[in-house]
Amino acid sequence: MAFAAAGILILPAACTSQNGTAKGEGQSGNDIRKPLNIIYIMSDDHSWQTIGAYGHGLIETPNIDRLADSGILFTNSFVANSISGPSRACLLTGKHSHKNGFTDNTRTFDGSQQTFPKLLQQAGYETAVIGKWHLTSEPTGFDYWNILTGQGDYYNPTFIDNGRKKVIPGYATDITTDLALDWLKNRRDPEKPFCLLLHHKAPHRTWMPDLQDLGAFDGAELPLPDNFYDDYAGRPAAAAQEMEIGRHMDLVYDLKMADREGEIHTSTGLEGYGRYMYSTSEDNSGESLTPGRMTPEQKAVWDAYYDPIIEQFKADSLTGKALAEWKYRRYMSDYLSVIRSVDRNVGRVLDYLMESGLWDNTLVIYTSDQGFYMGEHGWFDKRFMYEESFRTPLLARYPGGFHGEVDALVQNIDHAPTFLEMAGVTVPDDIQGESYLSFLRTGRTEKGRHWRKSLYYHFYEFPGEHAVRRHYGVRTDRYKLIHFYGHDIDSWELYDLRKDPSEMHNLYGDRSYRRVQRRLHRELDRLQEMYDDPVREELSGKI
Ligand code: SGN
Ligand code: CA
Repeated sequence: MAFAAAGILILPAACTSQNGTAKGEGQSGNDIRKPLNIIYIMSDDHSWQTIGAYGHGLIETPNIDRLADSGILFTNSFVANSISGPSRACLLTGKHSHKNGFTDNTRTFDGSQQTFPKLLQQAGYETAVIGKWHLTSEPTGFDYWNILTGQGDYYNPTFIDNGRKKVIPGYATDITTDLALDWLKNRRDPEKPFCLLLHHKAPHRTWMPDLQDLGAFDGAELPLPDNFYDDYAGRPAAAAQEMEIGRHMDLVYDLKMADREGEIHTSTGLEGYGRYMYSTSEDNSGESLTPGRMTPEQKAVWDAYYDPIIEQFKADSLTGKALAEWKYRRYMSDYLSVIRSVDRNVGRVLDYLMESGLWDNTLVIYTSDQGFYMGEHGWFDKRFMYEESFRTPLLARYPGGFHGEVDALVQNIDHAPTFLEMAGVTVPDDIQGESYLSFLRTGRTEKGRHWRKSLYYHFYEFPGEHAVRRHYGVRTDRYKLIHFYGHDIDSWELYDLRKDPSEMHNLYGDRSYRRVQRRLHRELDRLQEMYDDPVREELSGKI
């Protein structure tokens, strides 16, 4: 990242995350222009490994990276509960799941509770949410909402426009962006500051690329992660999951190997060409469309790409490791192709902000509802408190603010208080997140204020799809302690992230980590008390 820019105060390169320090450049307090508007772009399941600015080399995302080029790349950004609905509830309320009540994807969000969009409305903001919502109840606190049904569909999706359902032709990422631009240009009250939540369905399962991106990664080098063949030794919860690319990813449903002869079998029970569905929406109002909800014209382009791959796959009759590695490459190729469209559409929004002058008074955020596995541990999906899914990308541009990297531990419960503080609204005491506004402005905390040294996490959805056991835990800048509990499991895991960043060696009970373990237990107790999570009392039978 280039740090040279004329007329900008260069801050000294900085130290550790403990006090929320950063490396980069910031402006002195007096120069900071005050942004009023907020555009919060959140995709679904976009891993930080697949954003160019994070430097993993899997894909370039030149548009998303524009936020880091003139703003901040948060290098330690995490969620509180790595799954969609809960993550969205954490965002809206600034509270952990046990406080906002939306602990897993089977819940219905209680829209009568306090949320930051409601508080912004009261402060004179115009608010909107466009795209994936996934909280079952109708949005509250928004002047305009136009949301995808359920998980949403990639092709010709159904939107609910302030209560009215309609199928919109096209590709979800484009349409979501079109609706957002339309709201920005034509629908909002130009006299009011605004807050727009722009939530993409992409790149969620089943990773269906836009037609123009089909094959964009054919022939790309997609190296297997070192721990693709993880044996999960010493980690019973990791051994018990159902999210392995080799064993659980479906050839037809996930990887589109739907042959007309019906010879390729699917483990989902949806056998045969024409009966499979790539789409995941509960909504059936697109019945005139082909499976996958494409028009016959779209489906013809789709088939022209996948048919030869299907034929080759059948001819090759792969088994064992060769099959697992083929699945990994197909998965990555589809997933990365889907991201090309996300990046292109982020570019459209940023271009409009620049053209219209909004670039100078709008805070722009790009993030995801959680991270995702790109074959690490052999997996797809998320849920675990392990790094790939606990982390989420976070890039932010605050006009006239800090430019560089920030390594402070931030979490998705922090957005609500940040937006409120920025809007001059007093942050209610029951909000559990911390405002990271001063990082946006200067790259550091205010004088005399210390930033958090650890993060709390709690995942609840078991029994459930992918069979990830319930767990909670604490992460510091170096260590992680996790407790998997309930049903058939009661196991602890401890990692030294500096020595073992891939979390392959569970050190719990290791004598040389006795003191670290004790310290982490104390820190976990402190966080559970501070956040008022009743789980320990529940487990000990006191509740
Ligand atoms: C769907 C997916 C799962 C995924 C959950 C949660 N299955 O149920 O693979 O873990 O969503 O994802 S699918 O067959 O319907 O695609 S979340 O991000 O929305 O929480
Ligand atoms: Ca998600």
